[in-house]
Amino acid sequence: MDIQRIAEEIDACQRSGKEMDKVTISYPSLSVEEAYAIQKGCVQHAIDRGDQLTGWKMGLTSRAKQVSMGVKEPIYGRLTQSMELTEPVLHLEGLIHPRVEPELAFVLKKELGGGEVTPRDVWAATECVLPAIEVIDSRYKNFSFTLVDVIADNASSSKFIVGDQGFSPYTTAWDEVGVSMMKNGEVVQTGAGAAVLGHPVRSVVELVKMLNRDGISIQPGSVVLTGAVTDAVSVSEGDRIAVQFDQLGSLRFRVQ
Ligand code: 0L1
Ligand code: MG
Repeated sequence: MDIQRIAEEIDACQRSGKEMDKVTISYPSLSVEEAYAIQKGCVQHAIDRGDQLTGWKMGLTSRAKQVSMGVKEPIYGRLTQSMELTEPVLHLEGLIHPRVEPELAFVLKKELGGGEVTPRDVWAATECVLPAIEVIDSRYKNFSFTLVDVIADNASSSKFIVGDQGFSPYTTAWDEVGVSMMKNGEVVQTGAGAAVLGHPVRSVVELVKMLNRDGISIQPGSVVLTGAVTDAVSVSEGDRIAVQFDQLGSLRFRVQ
């Protein structure tokens, strides 16, 4: 199997918005380790073009998504500077079939690594928590894939936006934060922080442990998208998305 060639193919689809067949159609025995190597290779192409690694995302963090994929562990993906929306507009150019999901993002102030990390270690390393919306977009036809396919495709990472206001990690029970997502003025999803592995801090703990297995630690200043608080919702041209986070305000963008 040519990891670099597969990474180039996925990278081309991530840039152009062209769909592709699942990697496992050609390589049915693709392993999790090989899939993460492909993911790393794809993101390295973006970095070689001038992009920058700015953080990490966790996916498959809800029980419902894990059951639907037949897995027991979440997955991680890499976030880069070019994925972050700096204004409240999602441009559809280069996207295939985007879906949006509300998340809570942790921003770290200290390096976090190791296999024995605890929630207390995460709190001590966290600068602030931010409301966030992730835009996921699979490069595979029909948004259909196996676990290793989606890992190779950078866990469906596409775009994300975070709120301007950061919140102290200590004054909010993040598992109890209620979230409601509106599309074009109508509530389409509701949920609470507990949907993310019981508590979003556990998602960061899991991420650190998974990265440690690959010899990686999270660097200060990194943003971590902890996982979807509700199911993802498809968006198309002209849609207006608004997410209300209890006590934390709202985050919105329009699609064009
Ligand atoms: O962010 C996510 O939870 C997505 C992980 C990959 C699975 C999917 O694309 O639904
Ligand atoms: Mg997500």
